[in-house]
Amino acid sequence: NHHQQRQSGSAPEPNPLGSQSLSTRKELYERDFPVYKQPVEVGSFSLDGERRFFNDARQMRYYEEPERSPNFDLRDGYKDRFIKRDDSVKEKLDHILRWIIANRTKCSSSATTASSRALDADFVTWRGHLTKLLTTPYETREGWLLAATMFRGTLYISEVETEASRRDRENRTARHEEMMYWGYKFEQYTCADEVHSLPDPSGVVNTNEAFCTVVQTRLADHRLLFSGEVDCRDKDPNAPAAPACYVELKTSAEICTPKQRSNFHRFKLLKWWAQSFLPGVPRVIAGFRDHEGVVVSLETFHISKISHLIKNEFNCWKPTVCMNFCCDFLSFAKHVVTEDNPSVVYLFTWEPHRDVTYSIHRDSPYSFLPRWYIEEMTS
Ligand code: 0WD
Ligand code: CA
Repeated sequence: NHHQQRQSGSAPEPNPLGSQSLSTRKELYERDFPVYKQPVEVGSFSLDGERRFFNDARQMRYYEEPERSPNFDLRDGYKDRFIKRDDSVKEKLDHILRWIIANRTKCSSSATTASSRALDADFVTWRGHLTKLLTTPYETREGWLLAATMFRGTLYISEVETEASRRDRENRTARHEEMMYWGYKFEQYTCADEVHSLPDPSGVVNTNEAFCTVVQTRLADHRLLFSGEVDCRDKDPNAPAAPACYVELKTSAEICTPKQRSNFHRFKLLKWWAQSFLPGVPRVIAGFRDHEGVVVSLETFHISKISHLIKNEFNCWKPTVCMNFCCDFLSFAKHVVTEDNPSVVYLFTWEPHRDVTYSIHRDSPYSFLPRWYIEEMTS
């Protein structure tokens, strides 16, 4: 179990302070596993079918184990029972910021309002942005842009869509568009709205709806506050407290050959592990589907067992490399971001096979902390 209190290694810093860039070479991050405190859920929120924010768990769903071997048709309801979120709308950190305002007492530092630090966290971000950091040393295809702003002592990190990812989004094939629906349809087959009700596959799939957990944890000396979308929870009332009762649902192509198994271990399990390890979600339930979008089998992956599962894979990814790189990126960001000013953005840029670099932008379109948040937190 990697959620432990262990001392970090004493290997030399791969990127001495003062450096203008950060290497992503995996060899540099093969040190002892850093301290990663067990994440604690400090709250949750919901987004409804129209993407409206609610400071409660109304969108929480309950996992229902299928009675027999599944035969879920993931194409059912596409497109006549599908309401798709508009993914050209960039919400940045807005929902998290709304949650912070609604729960200020839960996240204020003990040193009252006189302190220049408004929050009890060094970093505020989405879990998905941290997942991208964790997988960076192994990523060979997609780069990223992360905007960072320091406001009252806390670093806010929000993703900026890259040109390449915008092009991909605008040029998706019809097949790809449909396959993006399959994951949500799988959730509908396996999740119930109420603890004593059953899933209703005859309903509409609306991807505006979301239930998000907000967790607090610490990676080495970085205190983190982040939110992530959670698919559902164990319906057993005796299940452990959140986030340990949460279940992540995934779909994946059926594995038929050793090559497919190896790719699944090397690439997909890395993403699944990183995403769920961060908020302390203990298991992923995968629906394996054929090319026609029919789920033919289910398999549970325990996050704490994934690193053992992959050990037989040649040249495979290592959790310690992921966590040490993330940790060093956060140190690098703390070192670079010096001006406490919501209208200044430090834009961190990474492309595969390159180092992480940054540029500074004052009063630019990259600024992402909304005026309503700044005003609320200054008063
Ligand atoms: O505006 C943006 N650039 C982003 C907004 C980028 C990433 C996330 N978000 C927001 C949205 O408000 C969303 O509700 O984040 C929420 C999800 O955050 P997360 O948990 O940090 O994201 P991630 O771990 O990447 O994805 C979790 C799930 C995905 O499930 P799968 O099983 O496919 O990993 O959230 C969904 C998706 O179902 N999802 C999104 N939902 C709305 N907007 C987005 C997105 N941009 N990305 C993934
Ligand atoms: Ca999912």
